[in-house]
Amino acid sequence: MDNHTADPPAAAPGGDAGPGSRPGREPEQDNEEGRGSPVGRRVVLGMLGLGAVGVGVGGALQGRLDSVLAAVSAKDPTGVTGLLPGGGGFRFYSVSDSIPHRSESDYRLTVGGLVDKPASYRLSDLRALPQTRLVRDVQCVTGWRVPKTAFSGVRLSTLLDAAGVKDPGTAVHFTCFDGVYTESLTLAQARRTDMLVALTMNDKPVTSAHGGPVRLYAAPMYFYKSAKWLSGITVTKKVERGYWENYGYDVDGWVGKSNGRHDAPTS
Ligand SMILES: Nc1nc2c(c(=O)[nH]1)N[C@H]1C(S)=C(S)[C@@H](COP(=O)(O)O)O[C@H]1N2
Ligand SMILES: [Mo]
Repeated sequence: MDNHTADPPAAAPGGDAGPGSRPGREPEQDNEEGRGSPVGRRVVLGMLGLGAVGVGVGGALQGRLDSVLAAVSAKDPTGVTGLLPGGGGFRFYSVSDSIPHRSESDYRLTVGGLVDKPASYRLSDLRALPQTRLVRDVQCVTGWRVPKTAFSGVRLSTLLDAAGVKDPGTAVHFTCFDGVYTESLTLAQARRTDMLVALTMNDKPVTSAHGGPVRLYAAPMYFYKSAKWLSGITVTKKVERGYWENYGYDVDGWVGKSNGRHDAPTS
């Protein structure tokens, strides 16, 4: 199971276990006395049944199953769904209560703040820009790791260069259309070639469960840096802490060199 023994400072108000769990809940325990409404035994069994159905089905059906599983696992503080077929080794997380959706026509990514030319990108605009594909391991700060996952999309640096960062700008803040999650990078980090605004995951459009249609992919950092359902990029004067960073996690979330952990680098 996940290893929480090496958890970083965390110690969030209410005993949060940190990225990959939901606020106020302890993911390793199905604690009936915990706050919130932990997933009960019956629901977990239900999910396992659903997972079994996933074995041996392919294509479109699997895609549907994926989204159903994701919706269920969004309410699963135990991470059990991460072990099910269809999960692909990933655990699905959302600090909001549901999986938000944006269609091809609804979706916009805004770039603003301390820039010369604010912009609003449609999906087609993003697809028309040069695409970069990276294959790296994914590492969550709670311990789980998924080897060799491909992400492709537009380099953050491409969007920042197009916008023209103004002098006082030293950091980038990310907002999400779940209305809750936020993330941040320094400008220098954001300009690295392995920081992507990802449109595909394993060579398919990023699914809603995984943060589609567009998520951040901060390859050298713990996966909490990779904000799902990305909707806004704002250049700021200084680093504004992100969602989990307000609970004590490092803004500089390098895999193996932050949060008190010593995981092997993801690349
Ligand atoms: N908007 C949003 N982005 C998020 C999160 C979240 O709860 N909401 N969780 C983060 C954490 S802790 C992890 S491990 C990954 C999980 O991504 P996955 O659901 O695709 O496995 O998303 C990160 N990005
Ligand atoms: Mo995570």
